[in-house]
Order: sequence, then structure tokens, then C-alpha cells
Amino acid sequence: MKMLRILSMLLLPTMLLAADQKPNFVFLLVDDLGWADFGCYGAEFHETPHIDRLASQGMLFRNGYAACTVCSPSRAAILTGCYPARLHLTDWITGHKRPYAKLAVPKWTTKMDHERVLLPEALREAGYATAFLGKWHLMPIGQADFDQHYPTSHGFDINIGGREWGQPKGPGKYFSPFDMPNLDDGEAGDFLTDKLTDAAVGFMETTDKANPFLVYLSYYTLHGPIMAPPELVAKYKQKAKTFENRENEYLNPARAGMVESLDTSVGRIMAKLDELGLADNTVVILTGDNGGDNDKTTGGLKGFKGFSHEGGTREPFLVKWPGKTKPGSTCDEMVIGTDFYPTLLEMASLSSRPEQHQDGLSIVPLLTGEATRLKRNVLYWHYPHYHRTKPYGAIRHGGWKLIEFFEDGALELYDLQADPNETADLAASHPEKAQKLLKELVTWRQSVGAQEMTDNPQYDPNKVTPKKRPKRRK
Ligand SMILES: [Ca+2]
Repeated sequence: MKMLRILSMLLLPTMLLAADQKPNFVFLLVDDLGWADFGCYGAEFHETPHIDRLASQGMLFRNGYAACTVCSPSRAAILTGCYPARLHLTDWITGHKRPYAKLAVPKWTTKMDHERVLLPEALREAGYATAFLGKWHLMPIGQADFDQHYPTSHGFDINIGGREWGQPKGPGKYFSPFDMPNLDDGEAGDFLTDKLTDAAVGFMETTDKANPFLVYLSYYTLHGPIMAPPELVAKYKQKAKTFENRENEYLNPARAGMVESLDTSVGRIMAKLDELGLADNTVVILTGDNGGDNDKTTGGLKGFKGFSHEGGTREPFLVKWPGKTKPGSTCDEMVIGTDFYPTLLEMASLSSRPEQHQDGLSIVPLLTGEATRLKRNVLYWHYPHYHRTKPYGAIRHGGWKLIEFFEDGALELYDLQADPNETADLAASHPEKAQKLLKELVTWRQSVGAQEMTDNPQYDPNKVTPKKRPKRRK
């Protein structure tokens, strides 16, 4: 008896610690990731065995969305849990200049508000060690407070590689030297994705295991310049010869090499979690910030990065939560980048902060299988800017999606259940449905204080850049 009592006294603190141990988070954000870039989302040309394995160990969402069709706003939405429209951070930094366009682009913000408590700040308050690696792209270029907006000013303990860049711009771009903050350049010719992975793995090895951690690995890949290690380019050049005439496969050997390099990185991180004995208590999430930069990366969805249609915002969305998500499960419910903030808080048994993540909803009930639906059936997008598309707003309510183009009020209506690739515009044949959704979209814009566009006094049709659809297909 005495021995038992001593044993229980010795074990109790350990058991309590184990029960109380908050999960680690590895958040993998891929740049310009197409809906169909991975095998688990239908790709055949790309080889992604590790990412497919991640999907097989967790939940794969088929209606996962980015909050914007371009970089910076989506990233801000993940970190704040708020729609870009609410933040007024509605375009990529620094955005396009179209001084003679029909509508004047409203004022918008190019930095994160220090008043807000960002996701990493909330986790750090709860004892998490927080590491940022890779692409940040949330700094007010050319403004006096530029230096106050590195990741380390927004809740991350360390920043490796993050600055104002939307893509690697160092001397060798994706190849060393990189000239990035705190990133080891390694040897000439080393590949950026590998070096960021080295740093992420190094952090996981050395961080104090008494505290949970957040690794926020924001890959520069798959953004241009499209560059991959030569052996991978050669491999996919060869493979492309057997893939001729594939309708929905982008047979770009360099981009395929980038995808494989990304996959290798994910595999290395998962292997390290196993090796360190952390895999069972680490949530791994993988998604993208906007669609792929080519309409063949979308598995047939219309449009791609920068467009109002599904290819611009529908993203791979994978969550592995050991012991909670059923391995190999799928979910058709709509989820979006703003949902991560409240979801991670709930996973860590932390109180929600509704005054912060105002537009996010915890998807924990979906992940645990407690529910197949959320108490939400509508998502919104607001893009009062000129890019590949004309300025637009969009709403998805259930299976219906309405796009409103601000220049002329033109509407497009799609039944995504029947027509996921948006081939048949039903606005003319279903005017009542279109008007109902438009009213809902307008009401939402007012509720979040979204910027409205106004007539441009400098409008000059002769000077407006022709908005030709870029020739991306090859
Ligand atoms: Ca992007």
C-alpha cells in the first residue's frame, strides 16, 4: 500500500501535466495554392504522398475558402479572425494603381492594427511559444511605422524570413543566398523551402517542451518566380511527356517541382513530430491564401488567383487533430480562414474572444464529428480593387453564389451544388434569388463598415488599362 501511495504521488503531477498539456499547433500556409494541386484533391501530375498522408490522418474539407482572392487580406483574416472588409485591409500590399479606372479605389489599410489581439498574441498570452517562418507580407511599405510591423511586433517570439515581400526577392530568389531576416543562407544553391523547413524543425527540436508551441510556417512557395531544384524540374519534364492533353492538369515541371518540395517539407515536419514524440499532441493544419496562379491548378473550378470565381478562393483545407478528428474523414461544410482563430482557441481549451475574431466560427464541432453543420450558412467577400477581375463583392449562401461587379452593378448567379465550375450564370433566369442575395450582401457590407467605391473624377476610358484575361494556359 505504502509503495502504491508513493508511486501515485510520484505519478500524479506527470498525469496532471499530461491531461493539462495544451496541443501544439503547426500551421502550414501555402502561397498561391490551387484547389487541385495535391493528390488528395485530385492532382495526378503532382506527387504529394506526405500531404495525402496528412489528409488520411485528419479531415479534408471540400468547401474550404480563403477570405480573399489575393495574399495580404487572406493572411490578415487568419491572424485576426475578421473579414478583410471589416479590417479595410482589402488588397495585396501594395496593390495595383488604376488612376483612370471608372471607380476610385477607396482608402484601405496596409498593416495590422496593434489594438487588435492577433491569434499568436492570444496563444502567447496562454503560454505558447510562437514562431513565424516565411512570407509575412503585412507591412506598410514606405510608411514611417514600417519597422513596427514585423511578425515579432504582432505576437511572434521569433521571425525567420518574414518581411514586406510578397515573394522571395533576394539575390538567388528561391535559391541561396536569400538575404532574409534570421534565415540561414546555407550553401549556394540551397532551396528556400528546404531552409525554412530546417528552421521549423530546428525550432521544434530546441523549444522548451514544458510549453506548447505554435509554428506558423508561411511558405513562399508556390508564388512566382516559379523555380524548383533542377533534379525535380528534370523529373517532371520527363513525366509531362506522358501527360499530354490533360484538360485540368497544369503540366509545368518547375511548379510541379515546387509542389514536391513543399510535400517533402510537410513530410519532414511530420517525421520530426513523430521523432520528438509530439505527434499525438500536435494539431497540423494546411491551407492556402488564395487560388493557384493558373486556371489549370483548380481542378476545373472557374478562375484562379485574383478572380471572383471559385478558383480564386477555394482552397485545400486539411486539419489533423490526433485523437479528435476521424482519420481520413471529409467535410462539405463551408469553412474559411477567419475560422482558424476561434478554432485554435477552442482546441487549446482557451476562452473564445468574440470581440477579436468577429467573423470567425470555431469548426471544432465539425472536426470532432459532434456536428456535420455549423450554425452559419453564408460567407462573404469584398474586393473593391482592380486586379485580374473588376472590383466585386460576393456572397455564398448555402449552395448559391452571387457576384456583384461594382462598376456597373452586373450580377452573376451560380448554383454551386449543380454547377461547381460556374458555367451557367443564372442571374437572368433567377432574378428574385439574385436580388435576395444582393440585399443580403449589401446589408453585410454595411454591418462590417466595408469601404464603398465611388465614381472616379479622373476616369478616362482611353487611359484605362485593358483588362484582358492573362494568357496563363499553355
Ligand atoms: Ca498568395
